[in-house]
Amino acid sequence: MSDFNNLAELVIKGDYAGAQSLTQKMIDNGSDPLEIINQGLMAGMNVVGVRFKAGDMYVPEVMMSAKAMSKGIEMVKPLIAEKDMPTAGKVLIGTVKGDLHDIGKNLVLMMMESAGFEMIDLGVDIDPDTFVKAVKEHKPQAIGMSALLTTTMLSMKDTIEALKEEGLRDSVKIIVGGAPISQGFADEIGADGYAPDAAAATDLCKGLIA
Ligand code: B1M
Repeated sequence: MSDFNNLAELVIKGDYAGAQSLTQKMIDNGSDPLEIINQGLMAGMNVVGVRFKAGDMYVPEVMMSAKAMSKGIEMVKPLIAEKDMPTAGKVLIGTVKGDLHDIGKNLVLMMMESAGFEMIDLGVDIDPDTFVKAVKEHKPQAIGMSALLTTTMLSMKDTIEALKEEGLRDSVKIIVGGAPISQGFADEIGADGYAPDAAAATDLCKGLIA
């Protein structure tokens, strides 16, 4: 097996120490940093995304894989010019106002980062004004909102209304998710899309931004 395949395999297994040491070996041997990312680290994470979607991998395993991938990326990133870093687009993500649940949101973030999105994490308990300010500051192509409580999901609607008031609604795609959210709710509040899980959120964003 090539070093690239071995690296992808270490990411799939969530072996971050192994991924770090093989990444270092590949850097020392002069492998192209972008190829290390694309053919090793991200290739592994793509498999994880597919397996997670199919129910063959679970949240803790995905988190370990994402950690392995991030550790490797941290090592090769300084070797790549900023302009050459692969990016699928810039996405802001946050858990809505009043809601402190962030495990699912972080999983979405990690999965999307693995797919090459530049992710800006606003954190939890994010009110509509903070989303609006962040859109003005970062000019993302998409916003992701997460809610786990039936009492907080309406804040997604308020955020979309706030973006409309500021004339920013059409500048970004909006995706929503979280346990109480459904496609019907997403349609009702005027979001561009709903995703039931992190892998689906990644695919959805790829489609919307492309
Ligand atoms: Co809370 N909690 N919690 N909780 N909690 C739930 C959500 C609840 C269903 C438990 C229950 O009663 N059975 C219930 C909500 C009931 C409701 O509204 N219908 C509940 C409650 C009531 C509360 C409190 C009010 C409890 C209290 O204090 N009385 C309180 C609220 C605090 C607040 O937010 N203001 C509270 C607090 C907490 C903890 C702090 C203890 C902790 C959160 C820790 C943390 O996140 N850092 C917690 C937890 C852990 C849970 C449960 C047990 C697990 C949630 C979780 O992390 N799931 C949850 C019960 C349950 O779901 N079984 C529960 C794993 C995670 C990977 O899944 O977040 O669904 P999930 O994310 C999925 C998808 O939804 C999707 O992708 C992920 C998978 O790939 N997804 C997106 C998520 N965001 C997305 C965004 C997208 C796309 C997809 O696009 C942007």
